[in-house]
Amino acid sequence: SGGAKQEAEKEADGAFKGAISKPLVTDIYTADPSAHVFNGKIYIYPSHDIDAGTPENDNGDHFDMKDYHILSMDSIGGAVTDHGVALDIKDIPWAGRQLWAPDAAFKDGTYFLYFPVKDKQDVFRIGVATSKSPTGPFKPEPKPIEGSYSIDPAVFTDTDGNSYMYFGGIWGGQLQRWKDGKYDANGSKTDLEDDKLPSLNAKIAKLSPNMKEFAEAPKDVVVVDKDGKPMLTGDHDRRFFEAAWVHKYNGKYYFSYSTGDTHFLAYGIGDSPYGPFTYQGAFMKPVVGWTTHHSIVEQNGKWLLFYHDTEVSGGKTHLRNVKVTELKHDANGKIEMIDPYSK
Ligand code: FUB
Repeated sequence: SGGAKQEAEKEADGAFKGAISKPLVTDIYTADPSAHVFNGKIYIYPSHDIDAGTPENDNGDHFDMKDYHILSMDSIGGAVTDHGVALDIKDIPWAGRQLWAPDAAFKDGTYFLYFPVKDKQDVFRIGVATSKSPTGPFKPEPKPIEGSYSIDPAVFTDTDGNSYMYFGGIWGGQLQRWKDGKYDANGSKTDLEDDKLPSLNAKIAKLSPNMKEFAEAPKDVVVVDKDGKPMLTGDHDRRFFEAAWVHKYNGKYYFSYSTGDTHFLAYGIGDSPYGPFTYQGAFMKPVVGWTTHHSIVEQNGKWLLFYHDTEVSGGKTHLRNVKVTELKHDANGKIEMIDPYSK
């Protein structure tokens, strides 16, 4: 109702007053910030939100994005540059609609932009595009990465030079429709629809040396509790939903993700890029807006959390803005809890 909407807007306004950080850009809407340090400088690869007028539904059709802009800054607090359109959906031959959360990587003089988009059959696939510059323009490969599906690619390059793609997202991200290894158009709209079953997992695939193909069939990224038991489908506060990210700290692998419908950023720690990852807890409380999606990167010895909320649009879920704050690992390697509105 109008009254409930007004109440929600008032609550959002109150929250934004206590926001711990400011939107990095305010003249376009940006979300899902994948940040990297290339040549000592911070580059952010976000989604570019627009008001396309597509009605809102549980599949996320209202996230109807059509291009990417890359942002850069020398360091936190410095001026942010918007480098303009780096890749447009009209230049991706196989794309249908919805350019969702991207990521980037660098190898041997080439920058790689990884992006999920629905193909012409309305099935999410992951594509790759290349450029000699971290800010593009990027040239897409003619076809999606073979064997790829679902959303939210995150490419982690280990200290030994091997790169891995983490990907997947349930609900609108369609991961549940691949539970038998091939796409089921009539499959569940949400998850496995049985709270007692182990939850769906993000996927991992090692990338080929050319960074454009999977070197192996995707495997499950299992998150387990302290007793080694996998998270269950009904455990909405802790189980994986979308927005996978990996960073390495003190020789351990940290797998972080969004819990989706419960709006937390949570993480597990493991001894290998493949996991399993032992669940540690949430590290960020919900932002205003339905989605929460982040990246974690180190610059000059400081760990940074890039995330988004909906401050610029006054709380509109599909019109988000990226932000950054410092992230701290405590003496035991645990990530300290971040409250985005604690000021
Ligand atoms: O931005 C579109 C989708 O919303 C992303 O791919 C998800 O992670 C969620 O943030």
